[in-house]
Amino acid sequence: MSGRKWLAAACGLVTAVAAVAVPAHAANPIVTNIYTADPAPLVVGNTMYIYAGRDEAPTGTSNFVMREWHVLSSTDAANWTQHGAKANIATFGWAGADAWAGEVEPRNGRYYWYTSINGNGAGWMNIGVAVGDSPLGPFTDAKGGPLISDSTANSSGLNIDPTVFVDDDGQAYMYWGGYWAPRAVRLASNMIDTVGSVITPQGLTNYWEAPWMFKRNGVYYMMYAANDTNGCVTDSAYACQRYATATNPLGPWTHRGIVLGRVSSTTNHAGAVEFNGQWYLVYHNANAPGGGNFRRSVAVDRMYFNADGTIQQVTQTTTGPPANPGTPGGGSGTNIAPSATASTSYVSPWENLAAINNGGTPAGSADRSNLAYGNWPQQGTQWVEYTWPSAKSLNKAAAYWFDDDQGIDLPASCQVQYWNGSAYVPVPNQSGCGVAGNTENVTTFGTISTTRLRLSITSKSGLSTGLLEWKAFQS
Ligand code: FUB
Repeated sequence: MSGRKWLAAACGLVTAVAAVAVPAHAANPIVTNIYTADPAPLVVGNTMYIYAGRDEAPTGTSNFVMREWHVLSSTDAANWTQHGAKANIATFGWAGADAWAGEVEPRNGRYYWYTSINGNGAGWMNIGVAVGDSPLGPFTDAKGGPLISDSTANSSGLNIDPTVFVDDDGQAYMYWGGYWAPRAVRLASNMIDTVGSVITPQGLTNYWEAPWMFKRNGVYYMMYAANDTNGCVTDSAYACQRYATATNPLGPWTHRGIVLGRVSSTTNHAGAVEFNGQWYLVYHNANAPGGGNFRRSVAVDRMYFNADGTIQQVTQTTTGPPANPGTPGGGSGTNIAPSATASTSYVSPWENLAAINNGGTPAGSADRSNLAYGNWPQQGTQWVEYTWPSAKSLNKAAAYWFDDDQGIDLPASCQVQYWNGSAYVPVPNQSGCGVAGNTENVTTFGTISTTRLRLSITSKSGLSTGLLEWKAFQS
């Protein structure tokens, strides 16, 4: 199924593609002017990004020609903008070929791009890691050498397809591996070193390659490509996406079923993400004009969970999902923050708490034209809160962070909480609390009824935090 070493000689010249944003159409595949593969979705604020490889194999060849990783983005999961190549083989000075599957994981305001890449050392594929300060980079090699290589003890038979997950307690994990050999390891908080030994996860039935890890309602999920003929595919040259769940991030895993059946390309590589209250499966196929097993294209479709947490098999469409812009900028729901009384653990005397619910529309994180809330010189965890005189039904919040490039910076992390009558607790099923600058960071959650909604904000070390606007949406 996978390409071979022939590529090393073919990749002498690698040039970055101009970073011009090109709007793409709303249909599957989502991009047809180039071939794209191995998609990894990431939601930051009100934007879904897809990080994907580029297939450049000429028609009729039967090996991968992959030299670049591209970025696409959308604010409605239907209409996509191409941002061009944001990393390529030359990003890693120690590597020489095969820009295979990658995934971006954010941490502390930085974006770590884990990639499959052919190093120039012994063996074949390695895991590299690049880093950037925004979802669009620029990205540079974060380590100067492979994070995982064929010389790593107990590494996979093919060191490809990293998926990285940071748990609520801050511990990061990386899974990867091909040739029926999944592997897992803890990552250090710097995101570029491994901690402890590489383990062989148990229970990923019929695993072949392409793991994708996420957490929902306290349950860990692992999707992966399988190529067995026991209900997955009838021809083992193809693959499906199976999934397993666990109560511990390192397993053991319990196989649960198939998320995505056979696609039109032999390889089957997918990622799942929640965006504006809807889950999406991002995958690839061979459906673009002139497409094939080595000329693949990224597609997006909706994914649904059953009440017991199992996943329904995804229906592949040619139309793609309907536009889902979420509440900010469209859709239903009303921002009722302006009707609330705001309070906070601390506001600097020269800043203004009224900023957060005065209905301002910031032009950027440094725009204080509609006032700014800041808590300098406090560090660590602070909070802001809305109180209404009667209970409100809420299911979404959106934070626009203040960053004065001095003592106030984007937070390290945040959490949306509510008063449940006796304590402040995290809102249920929150989609993640974004800390990106220059954008509205939307958090969706299961509907709650409360008189008090709180945003708990944890600063980066040595810095304070602030907000320009914090919206709370009635369901
Ligand atoms: O695109 C190259 C390889 O094909 C990926 O690393 C695998 O997951 C498969 O999609």
